Amino acid sequence: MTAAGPDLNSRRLERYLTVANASGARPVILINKADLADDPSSLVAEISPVAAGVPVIVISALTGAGLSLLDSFLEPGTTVALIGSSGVGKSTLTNALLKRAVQDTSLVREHDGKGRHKTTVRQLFVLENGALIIDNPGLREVGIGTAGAGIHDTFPEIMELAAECHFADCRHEHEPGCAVREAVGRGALAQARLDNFIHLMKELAFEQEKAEIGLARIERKCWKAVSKEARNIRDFKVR
Ligand SMILES: Nc1nc2c(ncn2[C@@H]2O[C@H](COP(=O)(O)OP(=O)(O)OP(=O)(O)O)[C@@H](O)[C@H]2O)c(=O)[nH]1
Ligand SMILES: [Mg+2]
Ligand SMILES: [Zn+2]
Repeated sequence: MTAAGPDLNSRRLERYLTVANASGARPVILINKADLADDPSSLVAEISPVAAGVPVIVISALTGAGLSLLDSFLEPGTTVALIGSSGVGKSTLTNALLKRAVQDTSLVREHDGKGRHKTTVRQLFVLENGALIIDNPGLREVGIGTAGAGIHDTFPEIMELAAECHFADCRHEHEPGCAVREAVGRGALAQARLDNFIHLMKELAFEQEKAEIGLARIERKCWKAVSKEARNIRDFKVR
């Protein structure tokens, strides 16, 4: 979930999509605070290049505009989790869907879009029709962790282009015969999107390495314990 104004950011959305795709959830992009936008349709136009087939829905949790568009995602038995920066209106939407004020909503300092986090604990609510909704605290930054598979789903057109690169392990930076950079050259792919893709891939490699170092450390510890145990048994026998 994002909102018209300073929160609306394609690069941040690519991060959210990476994490959501890797989680196995079906992402839906909500742009809230449509009432603050001069031209709500321009919001969709701005975001659609990164949506890659993910539905983009413009709403106003405050006025109720567009909320009926959410019905098809709120079927009985489904669970919906709201994620997004602090102040985009997750709790306001939760209240609107529940038709009562169960969650406190905050006043954001509008001049810089910053404010305090209002919701501090994750909470699950049951809607009238049996759908479940989880209101989460606002996210300050989204680390992608080891959500590698999510990157592929988030950048499908880059993955498709990459299959045509001369080198199978092309990083799309300086390699000759790079089909991805060629697409940027002819205007078929935004440079900023490629930059974020490369950035996320490097972050992923770093996180994976970190996870592997952690695993190696645990494994070493395990063997240490095993050999200590073996020594104990041997010493016991000797005595
Ligand atoms: N103009 C406008 N303001 C909205 C809308 N939805 C929410 N707000 C306002 O935005 C502020 C933040 O709303 P919250 O619902 O508390 O935001 P949140 O995403 O739950 O924030 P955290 O709990 O901190 O993550 C409140 O002052 C809301 O009244 C909307 O559609 N339009
Ligand atoms: Mg909240
Ligand atoms: Zn390439």
